[in-house]
Amino acid sequence: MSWEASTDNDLSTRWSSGQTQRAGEWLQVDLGSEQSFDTLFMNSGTSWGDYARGYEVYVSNDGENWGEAVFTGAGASPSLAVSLGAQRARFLKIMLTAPSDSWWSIAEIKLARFGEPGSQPPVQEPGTDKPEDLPGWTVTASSSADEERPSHMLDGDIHTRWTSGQPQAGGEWLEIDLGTAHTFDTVILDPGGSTDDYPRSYKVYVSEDSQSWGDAVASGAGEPGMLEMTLPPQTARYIRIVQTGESDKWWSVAELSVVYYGIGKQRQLTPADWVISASANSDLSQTGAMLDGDMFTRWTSGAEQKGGEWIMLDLGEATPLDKIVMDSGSSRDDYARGYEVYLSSDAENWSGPVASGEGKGPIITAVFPLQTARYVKIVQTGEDLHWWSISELGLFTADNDDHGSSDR
Ligand SMILES: [Ca+2]
Ligand SMILES: [Ca+2]
Repeated sequence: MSWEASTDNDLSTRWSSGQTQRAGEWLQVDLGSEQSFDTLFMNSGTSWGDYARGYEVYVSNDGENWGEAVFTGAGASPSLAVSLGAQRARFLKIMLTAPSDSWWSIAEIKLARFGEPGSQPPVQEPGTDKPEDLPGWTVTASSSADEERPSHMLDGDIHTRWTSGQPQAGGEWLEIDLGTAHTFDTVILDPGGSTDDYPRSYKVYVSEDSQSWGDAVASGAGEPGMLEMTLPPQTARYIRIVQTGESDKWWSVAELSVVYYGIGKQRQLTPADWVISASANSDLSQTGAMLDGDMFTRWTSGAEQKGGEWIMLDLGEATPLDKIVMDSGSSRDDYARGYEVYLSSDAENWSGPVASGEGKGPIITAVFPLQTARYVKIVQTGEDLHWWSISELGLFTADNDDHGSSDR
């Protein structure tokens, strides 16, 4: 299988074993030269069931000496993302270790390098953190009001907050000490119920020693509600967020997270001529509420979540994207209990889910390696007595513009 043919981004062409899966069957890829990578993606495309059931992954520099498997696992979906650890090699071999009644097909295979070699995995998952799990972080601030102290940003409780206790004048700061150096590309400030207490504008700095900070690695304007500040991937121990705007509101944060999504700095796509449809209440006057920029208008399924409900976007043209945010706004309990994201160039042939997971709160963030698609389908896969409602749907793409790092 040649590397070029397998990465043509066309999910309708595929390699197939042409026989039911047997242990010992293998697929080898020659990258042409030594490459650094840490993640393998295999996608069965429209041949849904033809994913590898049990498999091992080997790497080699000469195509002859393979050593021990760098990964052993079992596939459970048509879209497999495999963490290999930091590797540098020219050849890759995938070997089946289990039989199956299905063929083995791969529509697309990709390698990616997300982390710095030897870096840590995500330091903290948003929404899933428990105080006892926090790995020795501390946060300090330029000021606090009474009992609303900085540690409230890390206590896992959305109802406790830190606040600056004074109108925003510019120059207020938060400093996070992660204990040791970590790799991250997103800092999330959740104001909880204090939705107007967001930083009017901000700059983000990182440091190894909390002494030398260099230029800002990101800057931007705040927005009401939760603020995700995305950065080019950083490896550092200290993070400083400086509020640079002015407002008669205080600056308050109920929960703070530092996350490594592996997709770097992001830019939100503007819903120009997008058309959005849905499995229920599909009229554009209803679905359009997901894209109108108003947190107080929403689309809702109008029925208990049963699994199989969907919404579909037509972006009008092929568009690179790597992150989707579903925000249920004030319908806090109406989040999808489970979700899968599918992409297509023609609304007929769909990728296997590029992202899937469980919803755990009113804001669901789905990330995946950058892909180009015109159509996006999100399927609700859970069951719950609540309806499925979305106030705002955001699509994001990699932002390679370097503005924000030039000035301090
Ligand atoms: Ca809190
Ligand atoms: Ca809305």
